[in-house]
Amino acid sequence: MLIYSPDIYKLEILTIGWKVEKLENRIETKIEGAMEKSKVLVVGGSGYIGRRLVKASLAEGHETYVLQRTEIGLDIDKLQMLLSFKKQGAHLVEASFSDHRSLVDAVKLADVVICAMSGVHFRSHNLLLQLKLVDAIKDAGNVKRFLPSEFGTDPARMKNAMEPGRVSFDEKMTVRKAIEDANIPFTYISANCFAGYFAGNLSQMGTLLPPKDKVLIYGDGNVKVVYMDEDDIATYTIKTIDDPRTLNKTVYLRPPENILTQRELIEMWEKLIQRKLNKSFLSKQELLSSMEGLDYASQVGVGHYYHIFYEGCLTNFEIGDEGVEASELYPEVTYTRMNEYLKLYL
Ligand code: NDP
Ligand code: GO6
Repeated sequence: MLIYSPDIYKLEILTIGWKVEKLENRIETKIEGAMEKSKVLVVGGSGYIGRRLVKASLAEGHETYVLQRTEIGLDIDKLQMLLSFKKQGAHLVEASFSDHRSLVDAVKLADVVICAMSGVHFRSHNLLLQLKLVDAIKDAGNVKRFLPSEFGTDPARMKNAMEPGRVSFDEKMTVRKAIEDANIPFTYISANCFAGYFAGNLSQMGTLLPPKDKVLIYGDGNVKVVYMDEDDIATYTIKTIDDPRTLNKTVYLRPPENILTQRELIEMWEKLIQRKLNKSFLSKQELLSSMEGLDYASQVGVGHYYHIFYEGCLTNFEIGDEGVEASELYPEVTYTRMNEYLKLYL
């Protein structure tokens, strides 16, 4: 005869409780797993930052779609790059910015749309074309997150920026307004200074290579700026897309060891080459008056340099409630330090 003592009932109840908990966990992991791997559409995927976004998206295991524009024509390099994405597992989606329907159909394939539309004046700048993409996302109605082409200075903080450079910030704000008016969920990435444009050249304008003997220092060279490896920008960007903590927020890429002054960057380079460079100093006024007589694209550049290296627009504020910092959210990412990055240029 089996006698159940109250203890045995307690044990059974415990066991049932434990089983329920395990089931709950499994369901939770399944839901999370399904949510984590959203489908991504990259627009501008063959561009400078766009190609890295495609790679990072594939590397994180997202089903990745890349827009292939109907207007590709005879651009063999662009096509080859797109085909190389396809080889790596991406899907190419044909569409055109002059065909609304095609954009809607493309957008419908994805949960997350990331746009890397051009916005550098001496290359190509078409930021406002994104308004067409916003229209398509609005009509498609399925997109859970949109990341417009930002990836620089936070344009919301540049309401008093100088002419003509302010055009970049104004256009990015126009796109933001369209996104927010349409109630599209967003994340804005403030990526600070791309290392390829700002670190390899020790922040010298008009060149992408480190100077051999003479280096120009802005002001006293002690203003903090933030230098970011472009691959890391893409890695952090992809991390944000399914993260509820970044929903409708600006994500600042500001990993502590990459917050440097121009002088600190130059010192890193001098250690690597084991000699000192000749330094000359450029005052605020000298930089600003150098703008006269320059072509439009260079004037835009000078304005941006002024805000970054004299005003300190990348670091002269604390991140508030509207923002989050990427290296805090994703401590598992080992970001590239600039003394490592600069070794490429030796
Ligand atoms: P690119 O100049 O490399 O161009 C990106 C893409 O824009 C192109 O590949 C192309 O897409 C698309 N594009 C260009 N013209 C058109 C057009 N007429 N119609 C449709 N698409 C077009 O861009 P970047 O990577 O240099 O710039 C991307 C963002 O990064 C910008 O917002 C820019 O301001 C920012 N940035 C920030 C820097 C920093 O230091 N923080 C430095 C440089 C840029 P497709 O692949 O379809 O051909
Ligand atoms: C990068 C540049 C480099 C200009 C941003 C002229 C938007 C941003 C940091 O891409 O004009 O020589 O924030 O001679 O929000 C360009 C622009 C910088 C290059 C800035 C940028 C940075 C755009 C130059 C030059 C290397």
